[in-house]
Amino acid sequence: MAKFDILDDLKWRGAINQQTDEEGLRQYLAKHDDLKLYCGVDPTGDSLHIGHLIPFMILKRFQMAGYHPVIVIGGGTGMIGDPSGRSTERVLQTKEQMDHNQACLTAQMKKLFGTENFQIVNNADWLGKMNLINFLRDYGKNFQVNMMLNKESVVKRLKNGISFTEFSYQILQAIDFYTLNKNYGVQMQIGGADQWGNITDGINLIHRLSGPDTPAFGLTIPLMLKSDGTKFGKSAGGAVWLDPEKTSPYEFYQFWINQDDRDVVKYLKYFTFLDRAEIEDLAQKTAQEPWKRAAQKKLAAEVTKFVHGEAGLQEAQMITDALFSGDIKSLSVKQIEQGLKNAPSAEAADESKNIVDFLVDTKIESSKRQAREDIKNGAIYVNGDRQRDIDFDVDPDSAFEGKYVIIRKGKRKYTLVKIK
Ligand code: 383
Repeated sequence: MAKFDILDDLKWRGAINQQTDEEGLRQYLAKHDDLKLYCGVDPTGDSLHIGHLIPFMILKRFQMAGYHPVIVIGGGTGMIGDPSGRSTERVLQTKEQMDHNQACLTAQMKKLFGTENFQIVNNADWLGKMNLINFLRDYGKNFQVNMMLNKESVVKRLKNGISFTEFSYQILQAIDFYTLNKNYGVQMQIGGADQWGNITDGINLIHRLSGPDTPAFGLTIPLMLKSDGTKFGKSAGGAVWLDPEKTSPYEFYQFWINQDDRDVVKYLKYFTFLDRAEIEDLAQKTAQEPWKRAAQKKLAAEVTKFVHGEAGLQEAQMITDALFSGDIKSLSVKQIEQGLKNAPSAEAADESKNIVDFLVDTKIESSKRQAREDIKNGAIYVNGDRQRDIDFDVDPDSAFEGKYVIIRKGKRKYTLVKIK
């Protein structure tokens, strides 16, 4: 039986930017069904963000197709800092920071990849043990400084300066690929477009040290662009993280559901495991009945489920539905905090207060006259209940553990009033 053609699938998804040897890789895959491939990440932060998700989801696609993904956590390279894609020198991280970040990233990876047919390695295991003389003799001789100076990551920095430390990074990543090829049987490295130079360095090193016919392939993924020209992966609250403490499942879900019609099909291809028929069907729905937002809903559900599990998705959807319908009484304090994290907020004292005064004190209404008018018109909801009585007293202790009073004005303008 013909194996699922992973390269055709990646092409169709628009997920390939450059390949070092497209034909060679095709031929290799035709003869071998046990390709091992890797992608690295440096522990520069304590969580992955959705910019990391694309290459790691591609590793996952290979895993699902029966190949063997390896993830390198850069305990060694992270001590140095990759200049790729950056215009300024990095501040060195402490060993403690790195250890902490490494533990966090490892836990996240295990959640995404499970434990079977998947391996995490740390390049500090070999880079950390290398001695300087050996480094310069065994590896340094294979790198020409004039070539290293031509690397995009270095060229960009020549004017403002680049330390010898960061300048050397490319050699370290090349040593990784060589080591993984020789000792772990890894034939391929993938990464974002910013990693092209580091990946090709590794292949050159393998070919010099292990022979020019040694199978070694590289593939990069295009930079993610948005149709409106803004940077991909940012929401109102900054970067979109995979760590639920930094970006709650609800916020994460909202990020995806709010994507533009012009981008949504591209994201379905990149960020979901839906097959071609399902995505083409959603593309058609987006073209024919965009107001239903079927593609966005599916995109948000799929990515949230992948990252936060079924329970995370259900919680995100429950909060979304409650805020949309106004039926917020079923939400817990924690869910309220997730759902209204980016909503306007105010503070009030822990005492019962007339609703008109309450709305003016919290600046939800600009005047008592306006407050009375809105209340009479039925535009004001206190903790999910419409209040038409201007003599009503708002009692902070009546809901949400006495921590919050939630005012809704009109259809969906929520204000979270914190009780002092
Ligand atoms: C370290 C050792 C290796 C191979 C790779 C590395 C890390 C690499 C790097 N990657 C980025 C990172 O760590 O800096 N030098 O944040 C990002 N990646 C992936 C992808 C991406 C890249 O983790 O384009 C986005 O996520 O390659 O910027 O042996």
